[in-house]
Amino acid sequence: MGMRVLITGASGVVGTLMRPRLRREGRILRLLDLVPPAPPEAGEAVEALTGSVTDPDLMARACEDVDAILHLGGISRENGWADILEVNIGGTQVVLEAARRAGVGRIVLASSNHAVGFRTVEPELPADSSPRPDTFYGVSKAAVEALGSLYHSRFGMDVICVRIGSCFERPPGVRGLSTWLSPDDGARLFEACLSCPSPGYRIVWGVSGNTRRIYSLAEAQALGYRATDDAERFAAEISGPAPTGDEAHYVGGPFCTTPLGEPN
Ligand code: 15L
Repeated sequence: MGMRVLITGASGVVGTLMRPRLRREGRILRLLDLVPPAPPEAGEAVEALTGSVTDPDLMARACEDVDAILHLGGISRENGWADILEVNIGGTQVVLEAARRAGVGRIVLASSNHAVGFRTVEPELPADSSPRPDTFYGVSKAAVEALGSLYHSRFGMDVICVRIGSCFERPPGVRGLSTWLSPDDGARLFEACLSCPSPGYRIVWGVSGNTRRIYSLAEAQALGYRATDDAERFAAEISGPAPTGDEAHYVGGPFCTTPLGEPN
């Protein structure tokens, strides 16, 4: 998709990895974050906005003349309920409402494997497994998906929720050998989400083609995503203990045992 794509959370972990990978001829990336996005590189077509996804006036301006939104902005791990509620749930409602008013037809929402963290590890866990959150953070991601469903059903917006596994340069630890989404595969997946014709409302997994994968790729493949990376190539160099007990039994791993409501 050409034209203008708004990325919220553009200075965050995933946003920073996606920015260079979502550059396209004829596409303007509008970057929004609390942390001012880095200045454009030579030839990079970007616009920058600094502020919060919870600010309706800012989001109204951010959505002007936008063709699609990649909503990554929010708290990315466990935190106190009030902040999770305001930023992740409240912020997503503000983004969706601003998108609707501006006539933005497509929005990709960053969900997480922690929306279903208390699902038992099994091969090919379906992407639309109903929520079993492992934290307040996981609850917020289930709510993000529900908000996306609402805005699709009410207003016909195309909304794709991506249950991202672990999107980092390299798999973070042994669990990451199952849950890794390589940055390049992440970009391929988001590109499919932005360009596939008339998806309606979908939930897909954001994961690479890992040998130890436990999340189904079928739903993302239906959008045109083809995973090319496999975390297994890092296996020899990843140290640290393999998860045990509940952290091995449930897909959320350490989020299943972290103290509720405390930053992890
Ligand atoms: C997430 O949702 C977090 O944002 C990220 O920091 C990782 O913890 C990831 O899940 C994961 O499960 O590895």
